[in-house]
Amino acid sequence: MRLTRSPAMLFAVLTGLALGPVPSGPAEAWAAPQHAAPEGPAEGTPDTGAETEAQAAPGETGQAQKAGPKVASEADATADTTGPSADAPGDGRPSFQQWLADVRAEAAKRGIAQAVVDAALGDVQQLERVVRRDRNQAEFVETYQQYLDKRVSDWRIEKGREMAAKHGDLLREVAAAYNVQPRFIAAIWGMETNYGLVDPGYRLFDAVATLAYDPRRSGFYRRELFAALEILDQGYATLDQMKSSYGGAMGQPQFLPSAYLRLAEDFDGDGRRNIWTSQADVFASIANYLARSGWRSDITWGRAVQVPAGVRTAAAKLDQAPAPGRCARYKSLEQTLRIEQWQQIGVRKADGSDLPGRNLAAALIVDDDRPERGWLVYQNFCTTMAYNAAFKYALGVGLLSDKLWPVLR
Ligand SMILES: [Ca+2]
Repeated sequence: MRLTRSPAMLFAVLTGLALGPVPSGPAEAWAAPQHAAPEGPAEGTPDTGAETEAQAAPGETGQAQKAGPKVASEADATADTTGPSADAPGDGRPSFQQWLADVRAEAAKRGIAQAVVDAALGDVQQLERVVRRDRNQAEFVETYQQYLDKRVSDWRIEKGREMAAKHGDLLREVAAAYNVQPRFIAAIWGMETNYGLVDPGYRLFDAVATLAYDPRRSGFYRRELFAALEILDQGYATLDQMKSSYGGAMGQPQFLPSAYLRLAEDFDGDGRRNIWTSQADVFASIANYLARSGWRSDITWGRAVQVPAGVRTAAAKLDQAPAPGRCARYKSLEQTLRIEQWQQIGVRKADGSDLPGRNLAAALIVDDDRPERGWLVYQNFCTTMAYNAAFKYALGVGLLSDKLWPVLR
């Protein structure tokens, strides 16, 4: 439907970028708040004004599922190649080369062209660095404050407003088509690749094969490996385009290969789902991901709040509200109450004023090092975690989206 723009992705590895899908991982713990609490989508939030429905439910701790943000520069991504070792790991598993031979055999059975398999896996490298990164995801080692200070940085807010202004018409057009507020599309774009400015530094097959061989999430990444081969086999992308984060996330929206196959969109109508250089396809793919995960455009994500002492005890005595949407998956969200119930037990907006009167279900996330602060989160917060199952990530997207509201309502 719209024209394609081709902002070439620059090879700029900026600080604090967030790349990388990160499947797994124990998801979040409760923790940190952000900085300036008050602003949030407060009051007249973009969406429909006040929050509208959302209930948050307890769910597990959340496993990171898809693309997770990550930090750090991918600059020297290939610096430490372990190299295909001929030796077996000594724990009964086959060597990387033996394992690779099995992958090749399965690829042949799946009908993937031999030339494609050779091109993708012929010189694939097992990267020790990828495994190290996989075990040290930012979402798990930083407090909320540390994470949010880096991810919702002044640079990212300012750049986001600039990019939102530049691509405003297209963002609004895509937003209307998928029923997702435009500021959330831009916020995810910013969190994932700094608005398309960061070029992932790994060769996707190196990263994905390394994680598929590594025992921690071998099943998950083996499926991603075959999805990646399918993308190449179908001609959806070239091998050169298939660069990724250490976790195998591709393109401006940082889609894992399987997510690309399921959810990428061709919004500019050229017949290709180009999440690398078509801004229309990038925005539509992000919007489609959210829409297909249960996004509600009539509510916002949540808001920063003041938290009174003893709030959990007080909340436990009230009738719980059902967890909305995907929120039931995240048990660490604990109690879900209606907004008026949170008001009743003393939770207030970050500026100390009363909570909105909207009848929505919400869960409370308490800051990890400042328990007098936290966030009430609604259904869309949990939907954001379909993209990256980490509370911190979802808070970052929500808070950044609030900052973009002035230029993207
Ligand atoms: Ca296209």
